[in-house]
Amino acid sequence: MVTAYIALGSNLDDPAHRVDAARLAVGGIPQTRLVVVSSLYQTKPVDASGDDYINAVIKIETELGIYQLLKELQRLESLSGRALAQDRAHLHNAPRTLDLDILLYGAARIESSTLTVPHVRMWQRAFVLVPLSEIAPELVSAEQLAAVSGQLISRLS
Ligand code: A4P
Ligand code: MG
Repeated sequence: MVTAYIALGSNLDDPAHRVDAARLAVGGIPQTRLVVVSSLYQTKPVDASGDDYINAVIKIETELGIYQLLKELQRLESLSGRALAQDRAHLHNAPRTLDLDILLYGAARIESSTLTVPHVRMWQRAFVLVPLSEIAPELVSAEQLAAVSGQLISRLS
């Protein structure tokens, strides 16, 4: 059993509802259990355009391997109306109905063509670090939070 942290984001088509539903849907992935969910946060787009995002982070326990987990998360993204991964190379940072990123997977360190874990940009983003520190304060230092304090983020629920 591995403990993993997943970041959820959406800025299209009722994003609060989508992120809320996704928090539960991830718990429905086979051999996977939802342990803790963060609040929902409203955030300004970072390196992206469009409407505000809704973001959250969840902690799970899973018996899936990391690539199986990625596949299941991508299946949930596509169920949420997002184009399949292979069709969306041109859509980097485009508005999305649902984005599910693996932040941490146990102590794994992976850099492959399809996966970088820990997530390569997580330490630069308040929309990841603030919800992560809510549910796992031991993983985020005060200095790391201070470094992203210029990014607008407000807790919804
Ligand atoms: N991939 C590599 N590493 C991972 C990982 N740790 N978890 C690969 C999940 N996937 C990973 O991802 C493209 C490919 O990344 C996947 O096929 C997988 O093999 P994607 O989600 O289809 O595309 P993307 O949008 O180009 O990348 P990504 O990483 O999701 O984008 P970012 O950098 O996370 O940025 N502003 C606010 N306020 N809130 C947001 O949620 N999100 C983004 C997306 C930009 N600005 C934002 C937000
Ligand atoms: Mg993603």
